[in-house]
Amino acid sequence: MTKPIIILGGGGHAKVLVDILHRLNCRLLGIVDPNQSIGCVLLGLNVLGSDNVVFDYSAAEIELVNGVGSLPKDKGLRARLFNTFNAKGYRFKTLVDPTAFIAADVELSDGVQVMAGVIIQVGTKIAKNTIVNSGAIVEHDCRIGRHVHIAPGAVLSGTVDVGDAVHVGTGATIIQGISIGAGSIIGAGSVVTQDIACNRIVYPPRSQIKSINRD
Ligand code: JB2
Repeated sequence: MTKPIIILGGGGHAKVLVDILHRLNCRLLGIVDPNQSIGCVLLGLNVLGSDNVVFDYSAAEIELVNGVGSLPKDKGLRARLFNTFNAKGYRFKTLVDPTAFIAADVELSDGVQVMAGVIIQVGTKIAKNTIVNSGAIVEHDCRIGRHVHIAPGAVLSGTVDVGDAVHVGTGATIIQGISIGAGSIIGAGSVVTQDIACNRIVYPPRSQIKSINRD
């Protein structure tokens, strides 16, 4: 029997996760979010209070789902929440949307979240608390670190190595065999064809917008 779940955070990422959890018939106790009033209803669930409400339950009786997502330059709240509760023995549920294809030998660590329409191919290993967001493709034998966000529609060709806390932006493409150093940000739509060191930002070419003269 699966354990009841508390969701941390009640914003956009949590909204998508709640939809997955309902489709998986999970039992949801509610949401903890410091910016909401206790007892109000958010995403159809009760707000239980702030994060310390989790400690009203033992680590043995519940599972957590990290509903806080991540943006390229945020301050690592998602990772901090994971590390805080994990250090106190709480388990984060590994979640896979039923529409995702995950090859049989793929390894997903605690708290990995695989969203709708994702493809993850053979030999890939994904470390704790990473998000593989809607429609992303992670090809064979990739190594993905902790607290990574692979944003919607990104493509990682085979044997790509991604360090911890990397953000791979929406629709970015990383060709085969590339390494991305920890903490780097790959801008949306970038095409990465060379290794990227730690803590770098890759800027893609941007659309140029001009007005049309119809005279
Ligand atoms: O300390 C906290 C805390 N601070 C803010 N603890 C908990 N449990 N929750 C916290 N929050 C809550 O996280 C906010 O009150 C809010 O409900 C939520 C953040 O919601 P937001 O919609 O701003 O972002 P998000 O993290 O759900 O989604 C981001 O990441 C996703 C992956 C967005 O950029 C999405 O567009 C993206 N798809």
